Amino acid sequence: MLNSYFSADIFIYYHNLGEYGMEHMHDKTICILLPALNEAETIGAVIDRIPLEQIKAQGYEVNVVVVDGNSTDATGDIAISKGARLLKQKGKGKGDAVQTAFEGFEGRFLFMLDADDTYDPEEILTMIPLLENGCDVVLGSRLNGSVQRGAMSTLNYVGNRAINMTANLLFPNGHKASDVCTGLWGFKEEVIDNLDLDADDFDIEAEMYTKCIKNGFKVVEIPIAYKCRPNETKLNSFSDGARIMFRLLKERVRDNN
Ligand SMILES: Nc1nc2c(ncn2[C@@H]2O[C@H](COP(=O)(O)OP(=O)(O)OP(=O)(O)O)[C@@H](O)[C@H]2O)c(=O)[nH]1
Ligand SMILES: [Mg+2]
Repeated sequence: MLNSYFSADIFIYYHNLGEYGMEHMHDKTICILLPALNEAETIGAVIDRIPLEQIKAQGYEVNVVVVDGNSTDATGDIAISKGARLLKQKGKGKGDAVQTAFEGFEGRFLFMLDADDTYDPEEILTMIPLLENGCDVVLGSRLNGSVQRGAMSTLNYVGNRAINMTANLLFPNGHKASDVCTGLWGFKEEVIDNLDLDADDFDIEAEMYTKCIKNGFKVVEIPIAYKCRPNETKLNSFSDGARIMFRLLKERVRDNN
């Protein structure tokens, strides 16, 4: 199957294109991935704010995919009503959701952002040309951009700074990270194919970042705005912060490629 996110009619259409056509369409496909657990309050607004027409005007097909952590609210129904594809993750945790979604991905670029309406989907328009012109991974940096008052607690701000310092200390040959834990990422397909992720929780970003550096991918950052979350976070600053630090250390000592 060319792309397991495609609906059946598109799938049949691609199969009739023949080898050249399939290759051509594959190069023109972008996935926008939204991991979501009980985000009924915000998921509709996030999908609505994706600049679909502007991306399509650049010649891309766009698949909006919501990977749902078995939400108990209307997250899935709203996602479908907005035209997104719904994937159910296999296990638990944000990292598990990301792994589920990455497994089914084929296309040119994948963009991932949180479904809690804290990131601006319009930033994807800035990220596309960077990926088209030699960058492998683009991160949206909140800490080099702007953080709305109240969007990040002092504890989380200090924790994020400590995580970035640790990442830069442990991976000194890498790109100088300013926001490893950002929820806004853009990847080329070959990056997705080579990350081989196993973090199930909120340490997924630390694993993605360190594996990008270890694989020698070209990582760049753009400054972005970070807004207040209107509802409950799923992150625990202490336990998840510790898990992220542990992940950085683990990635430093294990297979040092
Ligand atoms: N599918 C899935 N998504 C999850 C899971 N846990 C969190 N998410 C989503 O991952 C994104 C990030 O989670 P948040 O709770 O916002 O964590 P955060 O952005 O690090 O923390 P805040 O700054 O407080 O928002 C959100 O879109 C969540 O809905 C999960 O277990 N499964
Ligand atoms: Mg969030």
